[in-house]
Formats: sequence, C-alpha cells, structure tokens
Amino acid sequence: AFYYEEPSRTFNEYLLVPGHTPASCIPTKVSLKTPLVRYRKGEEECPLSLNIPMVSAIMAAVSDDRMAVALATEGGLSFIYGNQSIEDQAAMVSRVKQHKAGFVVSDATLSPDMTLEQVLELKEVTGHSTMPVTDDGKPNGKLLGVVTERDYRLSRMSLDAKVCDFMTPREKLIVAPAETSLKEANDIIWDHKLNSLPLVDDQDHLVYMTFRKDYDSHKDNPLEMLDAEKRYIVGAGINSRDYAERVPALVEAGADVLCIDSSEGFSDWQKMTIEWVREHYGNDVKIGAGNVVDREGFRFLAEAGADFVKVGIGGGSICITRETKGIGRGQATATIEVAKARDEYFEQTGIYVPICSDGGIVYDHHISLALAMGSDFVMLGRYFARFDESPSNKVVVNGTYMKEYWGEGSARARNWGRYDLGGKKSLSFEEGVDSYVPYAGSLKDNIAVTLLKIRSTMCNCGALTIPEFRDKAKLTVVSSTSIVEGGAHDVLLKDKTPYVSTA
Ligand code: MZP
Repeated sequence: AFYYEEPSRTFNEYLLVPGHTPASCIPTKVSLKTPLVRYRKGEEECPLSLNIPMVSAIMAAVSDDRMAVALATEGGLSFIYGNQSIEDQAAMVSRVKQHKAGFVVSDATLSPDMTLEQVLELKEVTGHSTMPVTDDGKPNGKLLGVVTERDYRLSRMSLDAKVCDFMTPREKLIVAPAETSLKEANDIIWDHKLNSLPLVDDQDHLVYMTFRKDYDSHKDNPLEMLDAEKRYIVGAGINSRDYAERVPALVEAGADVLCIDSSEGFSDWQKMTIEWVREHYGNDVKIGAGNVVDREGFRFLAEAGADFVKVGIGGGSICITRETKGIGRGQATATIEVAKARDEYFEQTGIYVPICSDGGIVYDHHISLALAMGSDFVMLGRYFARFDESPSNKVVVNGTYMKEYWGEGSARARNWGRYDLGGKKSLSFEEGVDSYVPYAGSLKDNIAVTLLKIRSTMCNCGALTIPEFRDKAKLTVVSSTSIVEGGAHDVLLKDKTPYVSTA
C-alpha cells in the first residue's frame, strides 16, 4: 500500500494569518466573480462564470427551481437534483429559465387606467411586494405594469426608451432622460444624495441607475444586471446511467451547465459520460464531474474533458461514507492537493479547469478557507437546506423550527445513480443519514451576511479578487487547544446563564 506522509485535515484545523490591508481594500470593492467552466489561457473571458463563489448541492432536500431562482438572483447557481424523473427535472430547469429576471408580474386586478396612488393602495391591501411602473416614470403617468420590488431593483425599466428611473416606495422618484451622459448622471446622484450608481452603454449614455448594493455584486460586468431580457442561469445533476436520455431533455429545457453527480468520480463511467456529451454536443454543453480527492483523480477527469471538477469524499454533513466504506479524505487536504493539480495542469496545457470544494462547509469562514486553498467555488448542502427556499419541510422539534435535510445516499433518497459502481441496480447499504437542520430564514438575508464575512476576510488578507486572495493567503494549521481559544471561553454566556436580579 501507499502511505501518505501527512494526515488529511479538515477546514477546522486551519486559520488564515492576516496580511497587510491597503486603505483601498474595503469589502464593498471586493469582487467575488469566479469561473465556473474551463477556459484557455489568453481567452478574454471564461464562457460561464458566477458572481459569487457558491453553488447549491445536487440534492432533493436542497436544489429545486425555487432555490435556483433565489440563488441565481444573488449571483450563484443551483444544480437541480437529478434523482427524479427526467421529465420532472427538465420541468424544473425550464421553470427557472422561464422565470424572467425582469418586468413580469401583472395582475388581473390591475388596469392601465389606474393611477399610481391606486396601485399603491392595492399594494397595501394585497400585501404584494410590488412596484408600479408608469410610462414616463412619474406618479401621474400611465400605468405600464407592476413588478416585484426585487425584480424592479434588478431590472432595467426602459419606459419607452426615454426614461430611466430609480425608486422605492420610500424613496423619491428620479427621472433621467436616456441621453443623459455619465457625468450628468453622476451629478444627479450627487445632487439627490442617492445611494445609486449609473450604468452606461458603450456610447456613454445612461441606460439604468442601480442601487449601489446591486451594482457592487455585479461590478465586474454591470451590464449583466440588465437581467429584463436575460434569464437566470441554472445547472442540473446527471448520472452515468441514463445520460443519453437525460442530457438531451435538460439541454432542451435550457440547462446552462450539467454536473455528473457521484460520490466517487475517478471512474470510467464518468469518462464515458463526458465522451458521450462531447460526441453529441461538442463543447456547447458544459459538464462538470467528480467527486475526487487527489491529483490523479483530477487529472483523469480534466483529461476526459470535464468543464470543472468537484472535490470531496465523505465530508458532507449527512455523509457516512467514511464510516461505511472507509474511503475519503479530509476536505482541506483534498482541496489543497486538487488545487495544485489544477494549477499544474494549467501550466502544462494552458487550460484552466475550475475546481469546486463540495461538502463539509460548516461555518462561513470555511468558505473563505476553501477559496484561499484554491477552490474556485464551493458547493453547499446543509447551508442552503436551512432556508425558506429549500424544498424540504419546516417542522417544530422540541419547540424549535427545523428544516428536514437528508443525504442522497440515505434510505430516504435511495439515489442509486450517485453510488453506482456497475452491476446490480439497487442501493444495498446506506451512505447518508436523514436529519434536521436549524431553520435560518431567507436565503437573501443569510447569504448577505456570509458574503460580507468572506469579503472582510479577503480584505484582512489584502485581496480584492479571489485569485489575489489565493496568492496572498497565509494559512496555518492550528492545534486542538488553539481551536478552543478561538471560541468564547472562560466566560459565562448570558443566554445560557439564568439571570438573578440583585435589586
Ligand atoms: P454539506 O454541505 O451538507 O456538508 O454536504 C453536501 C454534499 O454532501 C453534497 O454536495 C454531496 O456531495 C454530499 N452528499 C450528498 N448526499 C450524501 C450522502 O447521502 C453526500 N452521503 O455525501
């Protein structure tokens, strides 16, 4: 047998040592844009990228169409779970693609003759989170339609191509003609003390004014925000058995990227699946593969043509593969080795194959560690399962709200395709558990905090982009005693201590 000299480690055994933070390095300036699929050295842009380095797991308890829309809105991506019929999965993909990012909502009770005031009243009555849009952007203008507040913020309101506007019910309406120049737009913003930024077309004409927050998360390519004609991007899981039927249906439904979902991906089955896709679609269909935990596994899938490679065996919160089969590797060690293999492959071939650290992310700072260790993006199951948008039930357990969360290798999911090693078609032993995770509220609120933490950590290390973070990061292994020092210690926590008044 071959023995590795170093033990395999988890994220919890590492800390980042801060570097110098220049004054220019502040969280709002950090870009989290990251490549999703392979590209060649010298190519100007990766053919498909993410605005935030987070994707949701290919799991029935995590990634359906609702989750996909919520996460894509924030700049990430979901892989719709594959352990369902081809028709049902394709229908989910299609629903995400049909969900227009822009101006869509109309309501039978609304009519074009209504005034803005009437619509606002209706909004009060129905509790709809909507914004009315009028033809000249003014309160007494003709009503064109109603959009959800969030869509409104993300979409361009062309309004007869003569008005660009910016408003919420609590803010004043600003109208700027389309021919407004960038400088004039900046003056408007300055004069009105608006927390917004202008976007201009290639002739420097104003096309849209956006909220600063939205702009920040899309600042590498602000025009991406003009999401009215655009669709959300969505991924879908496939297996190495029924790809000849599943892939065409998912492609037809509009899936932007596929991923072979398997607990162990260093296999001929994955190579054959990728080859089939290349034979039928060339490079038009993007397909990721995995999971692997070492250099050889990465090389095999990269050479087979995988568009990205997922890393991780046995680290998932619901996973008992290590206990059941005795295979796996500490997630940090696996990520570090595969990232090195990716860089080596890039140097030798000029082809960059992004990697995704999948499973075992417990704290937000584990995402930062995974990125610092070389991961291009991370896949999370437990994290997303806790939110309103996940498909699982919200239940009360011992007086506390929980969401159900089960592994794809659990008796509940029985996802044979994921654990298939050839031979008999059935799942004869479990590799995952059925569990609860504490309910955490909406995706939008939680992800905002997580992203802020990542951006802040990157600034602590003096980095404004993910590649810069990877270059500058200094990582240290921590002893078990210093892990204890890292939490609150030697104090009585107030919420755990009964209060006794001395008054
Ligand atoms: P986590 O984010 O909950 O820690 O891990 C999610 C990952 O665990 C998934 O993306 C997948 O790779 C893996 N997974 C899913 N089901 C199982 C199982 O039943 C599993 N063993 O390991």
